[in-house]
Amino acid sequence: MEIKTYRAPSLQEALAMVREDLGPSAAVLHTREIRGHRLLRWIPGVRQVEVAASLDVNVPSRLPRREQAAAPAAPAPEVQQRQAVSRPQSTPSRDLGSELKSQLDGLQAMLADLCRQSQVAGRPDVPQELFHLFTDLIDAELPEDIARELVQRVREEHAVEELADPAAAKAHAARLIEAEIAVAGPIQLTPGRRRVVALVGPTGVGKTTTIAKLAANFRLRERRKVGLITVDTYRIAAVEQLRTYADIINLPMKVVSTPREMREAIAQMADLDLILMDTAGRSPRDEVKIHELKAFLTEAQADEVHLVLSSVAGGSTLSRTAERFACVGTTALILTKIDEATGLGNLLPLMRSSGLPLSYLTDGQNVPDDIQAAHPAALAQAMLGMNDG
Ligand SMILES: Nc1nc2c(ncn2[C@@H]2O[C@H](COP(=O)(O)OP(=O)(O)OP(=O)(O)O)[C@@H](O)[C@H]2O)c(=O)[nH]1
Ligand SMILES: [Mg+2]
Repeated sequence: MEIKTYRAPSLQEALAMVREDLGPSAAVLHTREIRGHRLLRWIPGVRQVEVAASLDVNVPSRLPRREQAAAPAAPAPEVQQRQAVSRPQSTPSRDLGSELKSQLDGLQAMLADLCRQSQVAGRPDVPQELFHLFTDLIDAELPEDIARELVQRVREEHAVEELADPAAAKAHAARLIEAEIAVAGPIQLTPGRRRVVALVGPTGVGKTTTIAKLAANFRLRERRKVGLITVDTYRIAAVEQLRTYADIINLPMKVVSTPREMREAIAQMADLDLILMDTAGRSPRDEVKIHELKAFLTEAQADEVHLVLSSVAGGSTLSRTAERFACVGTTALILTKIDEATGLGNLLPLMRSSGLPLSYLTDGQNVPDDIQAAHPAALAQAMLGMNDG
């Protein structure tokens, strides 16, 4: 069996090398991250991902014994290293035979390691027939562990003859993802019952713009009585930004700077259908400000608290941020800047860890058009790039 290893700064790039060299039907035997010295890890290029792949997945069920492999007559498995690895020059005094033997031993150990890590001989991590799917999931920026899990589930749940059809396998993966996406549905207004909806989140994610989109749609398209409250008193520009939208859409707006003012503002807007509340962006690390925010929301007796997150952020940042904001009583998630994201796979771990249902997605700066209620099938397909063609 010929095993080749490829190294690149990211898994995407390493898989692209596999695709280019072995074609689309390679099997991924094993992937691992190679980290440099811990003091050097922050230097770009020091961290690398290694992928071992093969076109022939008939891994022998038992490894040849070391001494057999070391004997000149036994054909050693060819392990090619794409990236040049510099080796120390052998000294003339060193015996050539023992040098060769130690190199063969090294190669043998590497092969044993690869096979062990692919868990079961003959059963690669990512089978040939699903290599396409695995690379698509990685290209979509799904974390590697989730991509592997989905590939395994597709493999187990799919009829063998259908696995060969890349489109069918991808559609199956999209259905698995879709089943994991919980949605809250758009904000529901009941006649005679005012609803208070607050938007919270980190700085610059698009809270104020999203409030403007929601306000314009409810006011101009659905003809509802809408009011705005902002607790962003830290920056004059932020208040002015919301006031500009309030003036254009012709909405009442209140600026509050204490919980008491919040109570008064809510009371003055008692006859409206919907109060949309804008808040200052908070760093997820600033616990004091997040607790201050909680005091305002408690005073407002918000019916819904939508956490606004930018889909451009990395998966682990998104999950950690959702965790930090949970204490203010978040009830739903709004994902913004879908138009700017290079891949949407980072959203799946967020949805798994936060447990929050999605309410809206926004995909541009245009008020009021670039917003839509979240739809699981459409999002799952967008994640896998199935709407691009
Ligand atoms: N591409 C894109 N840009 C967006 C989207 N939503 C908002 N923006 C832009 O993101 C920038 C920040 O938007 P804001 O609405 O001011 O963000 P914010 O969360 O209120 O910011 P702070 O109040 O400073 O915390 C603006 O330039 C918006 O036009 C979106 O869906 N796509
Ligand atoms: Mg704002």
